[in-house]
Amino acid sequence: MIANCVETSATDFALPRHDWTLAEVEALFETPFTELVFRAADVHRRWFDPTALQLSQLLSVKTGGCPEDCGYCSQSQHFKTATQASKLMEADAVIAAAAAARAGGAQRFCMGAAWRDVKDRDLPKLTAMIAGVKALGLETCATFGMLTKDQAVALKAAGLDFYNHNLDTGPDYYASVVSTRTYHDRLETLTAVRDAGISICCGGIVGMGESRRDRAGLLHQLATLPRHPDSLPINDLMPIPGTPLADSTPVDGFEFVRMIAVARLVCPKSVVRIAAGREHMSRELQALCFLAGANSIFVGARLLTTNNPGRNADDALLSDLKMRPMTTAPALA
Ligand code: SAM
Ligand code: DTB
Ligand code: SF4
Repeated sequence: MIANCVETSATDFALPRHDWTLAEVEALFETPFTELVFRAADVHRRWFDPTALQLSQLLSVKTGGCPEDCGYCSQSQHFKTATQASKLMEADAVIAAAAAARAGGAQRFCMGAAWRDVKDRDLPKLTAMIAGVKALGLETCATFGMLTKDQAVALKAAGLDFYNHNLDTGPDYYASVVSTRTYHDRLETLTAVRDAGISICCGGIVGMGESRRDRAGLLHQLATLPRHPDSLPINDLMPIPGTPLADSTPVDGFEFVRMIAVARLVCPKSVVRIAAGREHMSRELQALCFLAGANSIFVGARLLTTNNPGRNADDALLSDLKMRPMTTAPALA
């Protein structure tokens, strides 16, 4: 040990904890930037190969016309946006898109539907698409809104590995963004998913006018769940003309990196994803996120309804950084 230095072993930070206090999470956000990124990078290496990125691809299997009023979303029927509503896709078309994603190097495929909740009448189609995507050897993820326990069990039986259901922001800010459901509703679906044995994908959005305390509040919620989310997406708001959040002030890039780094520190074994927003991020900012512990991106020219950097740009980014796509599923948190 160096004289006059307090010994801080990396493993102290690397072991998952569920007893984080909000004050501790807020304090992490206040850490000097280089120290925060260093600590997060250290923890990242404890659980993952920091040169490997999981490539995931999204498909909107049912677009628009959603009865919820999430203030950031192009698909809410409450707002006049450019997104055209469409019906639930046939399973065969979804499976064909997944096969193309796999051929393009994606290792995980996420199906999204603009619903408040799943209707039992749609379950046969949903289970068929999940089973077909799983049979391709892809990791499967779905995000269809609220689920009952029985529906979660049916999706698990079809081969669903992950269910995405974001808490989006801290509990104190939630009602400023969504009025048609509560934080408690979100937590109930997460419980149904967990009880069915499906891995949880849960994260949120920055850039909606929230405070740093709200960002810490979101990560505090995630870090104190009975199990940390196996997958933790951080979205940078894609401002959608026509929505209440269209003119939100963007968060500073350093703050986005802090969000990634704190996510890595409080949920050390989770796959932390840079989700929406890479379209407006520099390559250098994305590289800082990878250093700070992000280890997954969405690939393909579209997310659900918005643009994403194309494959050429992402192939060049990985090549220039000498990073490589994960070829097998990362170990679960
Ligand atoms: N309807 C389902 C739900 O809300 O859970 C699934 C689809 S929803 C589009 C999935 C997630 O995408 C949201 O929870 C939100 O975190 C993120 N998202 C949606 N619109 C976004 C936007 N404009 N910018 C950034 N993230 C967004
Ligand atoms: C997540 O947290 N972000 C992804 C995925 N999980 C489902 C969705 C991003 C959507 C961005 C806005 C859009 O394309 O409509
Ligand atoms: Fe509907 Fe999901 Fe969009 Fe909210 S985020 S309006 S629930 S599609």
